[in-house]
Amino acid sequence: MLTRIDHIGIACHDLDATVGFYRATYGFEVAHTEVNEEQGVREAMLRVNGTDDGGTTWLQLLEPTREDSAVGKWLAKNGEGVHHIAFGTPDVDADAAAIGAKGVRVLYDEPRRGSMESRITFLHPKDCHGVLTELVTSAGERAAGGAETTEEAVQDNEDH
Ligand code: CMX
Ligand code: CO
Repeated sequence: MLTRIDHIGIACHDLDATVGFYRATYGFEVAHTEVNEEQGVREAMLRVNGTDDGGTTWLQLLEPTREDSAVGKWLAKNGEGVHHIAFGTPDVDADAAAIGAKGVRVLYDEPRRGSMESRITFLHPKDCHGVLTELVTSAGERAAGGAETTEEAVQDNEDH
């Protein structure tokens, strides 16, 4: 089941300025940036603690790439702030199925690709007392064999 807070997702208008705030104020450094077009975000991952074996806790700073994305819509309505919380699990597929069976709406039929080749899904905020909740299995955990692998991950394993 869920083993940690993997990350807090924070919506912002200007990713570079927000990264600058977290660096200058707290000393957090950017470990990774990427654009995820499917999710409609440009994002920066700032490590808070842990290592890449799957035990890491991150801040995920999110700037929308389009207004009609989840983060774009949320920003227009609420302004900047905490957008979601993500719980880490060695097996997102199993946990999503188990939580869905309790009547909580799981937003994707199959988990999708998240930051840093993680595997993610979301629970509807209206079923979680107002909190958009993400479930995530990190690439490190996937490599350890916890979750169902995608074709690319199988390919990666064969390459190494
Ligand atoms: N937290 C809490 N409530 C939220 C919310 C959030 N982040 N986003 C939307 N809501 C609420 C809205 O306030 C609204 O409530 P009311 O009806 O009471 O006003 C309700 O949910 C519906 O919201 P909406 O603005 O009409 O937006 P949609 O229904 O189109 O989308 C959701 C909501 C959760 C389905 C959509 O945001 C989604 O699919 N999210 C998952 C994907 C995502 O967030 N990707 C970005 C992050 C990527 C990553 O972490 O890697
Ligand atoms: Co997230």
